Amino acid sequence: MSKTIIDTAQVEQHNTSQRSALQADYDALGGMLSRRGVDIEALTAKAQTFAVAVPSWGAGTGGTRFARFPGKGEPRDVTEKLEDCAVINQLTRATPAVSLHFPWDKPSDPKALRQQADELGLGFDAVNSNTFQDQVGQAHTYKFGSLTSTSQASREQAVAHNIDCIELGKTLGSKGLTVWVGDGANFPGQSNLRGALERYIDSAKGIYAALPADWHMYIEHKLFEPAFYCSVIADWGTSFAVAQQLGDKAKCLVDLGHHAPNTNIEMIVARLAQFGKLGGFHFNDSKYGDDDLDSGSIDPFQLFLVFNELADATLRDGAFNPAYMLDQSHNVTDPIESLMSSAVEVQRAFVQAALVDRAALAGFQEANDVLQAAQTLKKAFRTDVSPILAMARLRSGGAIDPVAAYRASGYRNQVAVTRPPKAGASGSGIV
Ligand code: RM4
Ligand code: MN
Ligand code: MN
Repeated sequence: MSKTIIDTAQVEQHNTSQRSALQADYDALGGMLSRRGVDIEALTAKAQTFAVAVPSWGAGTGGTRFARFPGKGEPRDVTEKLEDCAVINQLTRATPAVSLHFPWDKPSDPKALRQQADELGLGFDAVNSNTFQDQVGQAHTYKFGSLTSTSQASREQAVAHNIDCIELGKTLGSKGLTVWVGDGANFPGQSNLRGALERYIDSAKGIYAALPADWHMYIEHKLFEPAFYCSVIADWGTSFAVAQQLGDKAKCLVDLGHHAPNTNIEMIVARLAQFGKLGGFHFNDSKYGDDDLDSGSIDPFQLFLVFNELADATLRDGAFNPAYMLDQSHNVTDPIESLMSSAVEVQRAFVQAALVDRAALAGFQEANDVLQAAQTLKKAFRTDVSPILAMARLRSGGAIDPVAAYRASGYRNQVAVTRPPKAGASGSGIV
């Protein structure tokens, strides 16, 4: 039994107060679904299998390049971040793993960190390297790029950092490395477009060579920012080409916020899945750019359509288990509340996609019955599966209403006392 951070009696009390209302809603939904030939129990069991990893850097309050407004009791180091992640998982039962970012989360004692995670019932998903900032005392700058820098010394340093991340990840029990670089250019002519990608591939081969046999290397593309004229790994096509060059362990990672507005992301998902290169996701939502807003807060239909493609791919190819991770920045909400709600929103899309009548959809597509095909998707999307999600949480030992249970626990006020702000703390979200 893992250690729980919130008093289990408190969660139990919360659940007791909501249980009969949930049961009534669940029974009503179950009746409605059974008239559609759907077994609610199978869906609830499926919901219980869902897991999405929490980004350690999302546990602190984020900010913009203009300002950051810190919240109370923010985690100040990686062990405190793990405590917050444990709260998120205790109440949602949907986030059993944490994705770490180095050197932000570099532990002084990796074995002790792994032990802490074990005690809290947490594991580690992909580790992230950071060559988009210079660290204090670093020998060579990344001002003009890292894996693609024209400076061989900077490139070698960036490769070595990624290999360090793999080594740390091995001790922690991680099985993947996510590589996102900010490399690119701000001016036409600043960089040789082809030369930069050639250097990227060359550097990436050095990282790939250090990857254990059972690991994945996730190549994350992003259209722009910090480079404002061109990014070296700007799109899924480039990511795909790189992953092809590297080998089977290299896959593409889709961060939902890393595309031009109106890009058809579910189509990207379908393409990558078709060619065996869909490695995983950074879930978040956005209105304009890499806004890193809470998953499902702006365009829940898009999230559903992504999961619809995943369900289709699973049906065709069998389970292929892409890594599900959140990547968000919480500037004006309590990060724990945002991460809990976001995990539930991603889980919601997963369950809604399972509700799509795939045989009917295929029939309508075959017959070019456009209206009914579209309605088939909408029918699943419009179904309020909240009682299924709540029942899945209850049965897995979580809270019927995670945010209400969290607020009732007083956790944030307690840590506000035990975690006074510390100079140089690494706990805050990205600015
Ligand atoms: C980037 C990208 C990466 C994340 C950094 C902090 O925009 O999304 O995944 O590691 O931000
Ligand atoms: Mn990301
Ligand atoms: Mn991003």
